[in-house]
Amino acid sequence: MKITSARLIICSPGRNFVTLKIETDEGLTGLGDATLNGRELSVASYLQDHVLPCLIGRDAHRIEDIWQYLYRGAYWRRGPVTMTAIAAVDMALWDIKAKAAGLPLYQLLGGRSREGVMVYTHANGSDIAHTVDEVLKAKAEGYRAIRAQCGVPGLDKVYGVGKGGHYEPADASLPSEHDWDTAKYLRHTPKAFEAFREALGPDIHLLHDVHHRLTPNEAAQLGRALEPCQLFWMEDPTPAENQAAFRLIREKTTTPIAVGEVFNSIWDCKQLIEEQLIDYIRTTVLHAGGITHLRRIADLASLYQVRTGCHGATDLSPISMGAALHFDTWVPNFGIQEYMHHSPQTLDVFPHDYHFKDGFLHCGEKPGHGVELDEKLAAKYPYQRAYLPVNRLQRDGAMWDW
Ligand code: KDG
Ligand code: MG
Repeated sequence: MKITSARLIICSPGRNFVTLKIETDEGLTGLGDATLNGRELSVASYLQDHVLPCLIGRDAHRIEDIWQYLYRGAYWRRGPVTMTAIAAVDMALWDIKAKAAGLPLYQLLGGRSREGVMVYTHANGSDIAHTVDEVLKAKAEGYRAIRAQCGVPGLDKVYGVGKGGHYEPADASLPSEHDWDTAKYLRHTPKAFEAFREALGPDIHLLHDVHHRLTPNEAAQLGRALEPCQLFWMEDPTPAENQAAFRLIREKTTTPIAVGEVFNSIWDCKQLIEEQLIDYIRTTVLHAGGITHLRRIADLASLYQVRTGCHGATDLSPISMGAALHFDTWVPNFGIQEYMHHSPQTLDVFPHDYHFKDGFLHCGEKPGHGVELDEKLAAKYPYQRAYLPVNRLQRDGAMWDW
């Protein structure tokens, strides 16, 4: 089955998405997500100018060979732009192969390991009382796992808080600026989680995202302070370029740790996994080289009792969500899947087969990954430049970590 065309559709139904459509001489088509938040056009150019011309005429069934050709053959390996571009090709080819087989994608990976995919949603409040309301709302909607983020007294703007459950992370045409003060955050967060746990009772999982804002020692302090609240995980406690830094956190707290939404290859998490410095790996089908590479990361993780917890924010298109849900339905060492709701416009542009029920997402049984693109509707939403905010220290305005 020969690839006859490969083209990009860039649209902004509530936020920007880059989609790759691959067509074949047998009439089968496949879709891949190529969205890299705030850097969308870089991936589009990498694909358009350097990758897509090399695909024409290749056998669409040779997924592994095409993956190796784009990774090993390119000389310049890894990095978010490269690996997102490879992921888009990989996702589209798995979609085609599964359609050719007439099977939902999870069947090609090895079949169903579970009846549904446990997901966590977001609850974000401006203060403790508001966040308690949001957490209880999520529980009432049927979620078994909830990520809580709460405003910090004395900090005006903190990423992702005060906006209820549903918000768009890339919120401006130039990066907006947020404040940070570690001491205020460390004083407030344990009190907030005590209130959330008290309101929820013991049976609902609670998660928290630190967004890389702490040093390893500060992260250890937070992890210890949160131990009585029994978190499912503490996410991205410190920047992870230096994987050995996680030893300092691990030695001092039993709060489980999740890392990896910004990772793009197995090399970013090799030491974290092999030394069992984390409990959950958050790499995705999108930013870490597609299903082909994510499967290698998950297999390595399974040797060390590390489970998956794929990133699933709104800047990953419904195509990534569909592909991730097929992966989650199969992967033996599954932990949890993030589920941040897309806007209604996005959901209209990407008709999909997955659905939510009682705290679980179900990938559906249509052949392929089960997500389509309404190109006519997409054309009504042209690209609009948008950025994630940046973060500065309140004390002196110095740039701080994401
Ligand atoms: O592109 C960045 C967002 O996806 C990220 O800020 C969301 O941290 C995030 C999360 O855990 O979903
Ligand atoms: Mg995160």
